Amino acid sequence: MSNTNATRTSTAELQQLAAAGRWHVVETVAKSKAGHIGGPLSAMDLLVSLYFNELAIDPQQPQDPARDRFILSKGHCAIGLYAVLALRGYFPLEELATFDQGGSRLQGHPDMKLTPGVDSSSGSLGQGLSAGAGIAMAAKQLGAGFHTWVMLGDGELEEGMVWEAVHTARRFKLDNLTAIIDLNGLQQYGWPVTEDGDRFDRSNPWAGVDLEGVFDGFGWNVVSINGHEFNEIQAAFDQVRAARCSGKPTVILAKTTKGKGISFAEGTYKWHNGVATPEQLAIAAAELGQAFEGEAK
Ligand SMILES: Cc1ncc(C[n+]2csc(CCOP(=O)(O)OP(=O)(O)O)c2C)c(N)n1
Ligand SMILES: [Mg+2]
Repeated sequence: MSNTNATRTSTAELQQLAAAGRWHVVETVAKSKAGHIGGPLSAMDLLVSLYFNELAIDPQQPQDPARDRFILSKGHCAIGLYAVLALRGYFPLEELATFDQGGSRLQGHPDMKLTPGVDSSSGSLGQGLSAGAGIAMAAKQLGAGFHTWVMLGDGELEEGMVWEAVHTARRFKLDNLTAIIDLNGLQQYGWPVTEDGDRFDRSNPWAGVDLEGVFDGFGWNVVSINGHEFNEIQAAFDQVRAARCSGKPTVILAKTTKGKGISFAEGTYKWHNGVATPEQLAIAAAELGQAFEGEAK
């Protein structure tokens, strides 16, 4: 199976898609009155690049055994994935309005049994790379040529299970597996709990750590990029393809900004999750170049 994008999506088109995706995130969460903002927005440029230029997929055949697999291990960012799946044609954009409601196919965290295009359920942080390694190992054993991609958060990277998968993937030479780390420098809470109940240290969980050296030491190919620069993202994908016979998995360390694209959400833990007011929606719409009638649809 080959990518069904006959022509490459241009950078200008990717920018428009990412802006639309960001708008769908913030508007949908406002409508459902609960959901995550910062993580979906930091990942959006990577997600549209994957779904519009890289993954060998066919939205009309979401269960095709030959398709590339994508696992959103940081499952709390589901609305970002749903927005991109809808833009890519897996289901109608109007369905986003059902997000997080009982009976909806679009639950607050991805459910592979419900949503077309979701290859693995997620939400309990730390598990996606192990699932991806298992899929990649099965592909090797079956002689299947598809590639498996996993996106993780930098807070999520603190989970011990991730490092078991990092070790295993190299040991079994899973060069058909790629991890993308969304290095937005923020998670949800920090530690320890202060007297007033705040969990205050929300600083970059990996400050002072040489992550490139760590992954290199585990025997992975390491590619570091700005996760908002489409040409750098594409160059990283090209390096993944070039490493397909290297016997090494690849990690893309993508430096990003949490809340990217909406001024009041950028670079703050306060918009890890949150519901925008009509006034904030108007600001977001203007900044993202989207039409807004005055209230969430
Ligand atoms: C095992 C587990 N522990 C805690 C949570 C609650 N939780 C949801 S999001 C989050 C922070 C994640 O931060 P990060 O991985 O950096 O994601 P991003 O910044 O991309 O939103 C936490 C602790 C969870 N979903 N799973
Ligand atoms: Mg983070």
